[in-house]
Amino acid sequence: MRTLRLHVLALGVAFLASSGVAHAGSVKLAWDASQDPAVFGYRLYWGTQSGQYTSSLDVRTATSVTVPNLTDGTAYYFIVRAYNSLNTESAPSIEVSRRIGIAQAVAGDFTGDFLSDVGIFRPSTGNWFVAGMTSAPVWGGAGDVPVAGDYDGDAKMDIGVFRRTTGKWYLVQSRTGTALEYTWGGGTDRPVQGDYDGDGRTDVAVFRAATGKWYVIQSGTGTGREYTWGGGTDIPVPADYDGDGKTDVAVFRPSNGTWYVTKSNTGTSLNVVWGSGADTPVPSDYDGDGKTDIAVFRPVNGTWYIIYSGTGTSSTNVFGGLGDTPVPGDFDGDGRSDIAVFRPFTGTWYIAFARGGGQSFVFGGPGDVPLLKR
Ligand SMILES: [Ca+2]
Ligand SMILES: [Ca+2]
Ligand SMILES: [Ca+2]
Ligand SMILES: [Ca+2]
Repeated sequence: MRTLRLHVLALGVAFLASSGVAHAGSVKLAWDASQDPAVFGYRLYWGTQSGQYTSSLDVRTATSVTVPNLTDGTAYYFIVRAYNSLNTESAPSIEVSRRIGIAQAVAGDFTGDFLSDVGIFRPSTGNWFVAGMTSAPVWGGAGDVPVAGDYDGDAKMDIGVFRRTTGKWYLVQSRTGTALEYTWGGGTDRPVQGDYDGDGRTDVAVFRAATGKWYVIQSGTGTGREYTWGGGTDIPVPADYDGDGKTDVAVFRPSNGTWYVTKSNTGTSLNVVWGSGADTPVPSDYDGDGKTDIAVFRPVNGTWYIIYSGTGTSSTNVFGGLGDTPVPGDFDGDGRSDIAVFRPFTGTWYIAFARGGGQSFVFGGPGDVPLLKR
């Protein structure tokens, strides 16, 4: 189980983190101890709306705490502040959020250890190769689009494919090993599976660019839900930008480099100009606050441009280049997405950890589809 983390810098900003699994009615939070000798203790604040903290807890000198008596199915937002002997408080940490009582699978984690796994789908044979998985199941084949997700809500990714020609979704539930089939969308529809209703299970969904329609099967009720958002050449980029545990409907418009995001927690929208037409959108939670960060990878100069949701600051990182497939994921399990690329020609994965350092290794090759591909 992972923990929400907070960095405390003197009586300055802290960095909070929560556990990968929010157990019924509670969540565990932890932060780095401040090195400032003036720090006397820490006070945790939380509430059910971003930026509005209605509860607090003085944890004295502890640097982790389990917050009980929270409501399952509700998203909570947390900050921590340090205080000195005069009870003067520091600036807040970055805010982290978590929907309580819902297991949230880490993207690309098929084994359930809350680390993204290196994995590929090989269309020519239909094999799924995932590091750490003892078998390489055959599921789907040429022409199928891999649509891994946690459809059964056990915090492990399930393998699955979407077959455009028939509109069929063929899924294998990791919990039971049994297959699940849907007929939903087809033709040029793009699969946009995500947890739109926030019940911890991935919902089958497609985006129809010609009409700008999103068609979602809500796993919680089994009923359909429709959204109209974007269209044309827009690239769908559904993710949880507001950190309430529900996937937000969103598109990146290459023609004007604008991200159009609907926030599920408030129903409001957000327009952010970030990137350009030749960029690949790579939204992911790079700062580990529970909110997806807007980011693009620019192949021509191998640069990643990221806006961190926790601080609103941005970064540029040169990593990878033309021909590489960006595959961000949390490969070391610290709660933050790592910058990474898959180089098809050599089958090499290159990872730059958010904590520093890196790793590269060969897994897969030309023609393989990395499962963390955006
Ligand atoms: Ca699963
Ligand atoms: Ca769901
Ligand atoms: Ca959301
Ligand atoms: Ca974030």
